[in-house]
Amino acid sequence: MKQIDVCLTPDLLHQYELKNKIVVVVDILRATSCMVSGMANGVKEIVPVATLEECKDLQDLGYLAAAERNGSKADGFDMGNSPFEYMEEKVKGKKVAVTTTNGTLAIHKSLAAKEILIGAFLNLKAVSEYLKNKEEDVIVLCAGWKGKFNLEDTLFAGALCHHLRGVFEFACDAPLAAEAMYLIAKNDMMKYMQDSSHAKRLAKLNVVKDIEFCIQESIYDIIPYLSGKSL
Ligand code: 3SL
Repeated sequence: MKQIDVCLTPDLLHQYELKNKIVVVVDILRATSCMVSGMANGVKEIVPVATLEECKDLQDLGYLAAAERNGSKADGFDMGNSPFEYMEEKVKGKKVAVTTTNGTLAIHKSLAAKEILIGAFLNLKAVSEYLKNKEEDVIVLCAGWKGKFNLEDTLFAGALCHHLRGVFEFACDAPLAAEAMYLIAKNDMMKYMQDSSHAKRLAKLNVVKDIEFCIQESIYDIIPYLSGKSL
């Protein structure tokens, strides 16, 4: 049976073999939720880059440039990292270059994989249906926060594992633990999430509405994937 595994932070990724695997990168708050929202709302292309400098270079080439560090928009860029910005009229049909503290870095750390998919609660069903029909083993990579574990990405990993139970074998205890957390949290995700460190960080920045948006399940049926350098 094919296997699904969960890497709880990018700092543990050296323990995983990515070759021939599908990696689902997740950064619920908020990078991958933004990417899914943007692509579902008419953004033409998204180029995830690891550094502010690379993002600036693409801005100079005419891309809209989205840059976040520590939760806030970085100076000199066109956008920050709110899913609502990715739904504005000014991004429709546009190419967007994006760098974020953890999410875009996690994508770059996954480049050895056979396929890189962008996962979020917003496209949970689409991702799980897609994976059911694939033959490859899957790793869910939680972007975490600066190398540390976080709650929201693990909850998504657990939700995906739960949807794929019976179709994939759980490769170790991380999928089991993530699934157990999701089953505890799923009936009141907001209540469960509000004690998490990043939810508190975002609440201080007055973006609670972003959290409420990002925990909605399966409102979009698209799956952004990396092709060359862009989604
Ligand atoms: O770390 C990241 O990649 C961001 O998604 C963090 S934030 O939600 O924009 O603060």
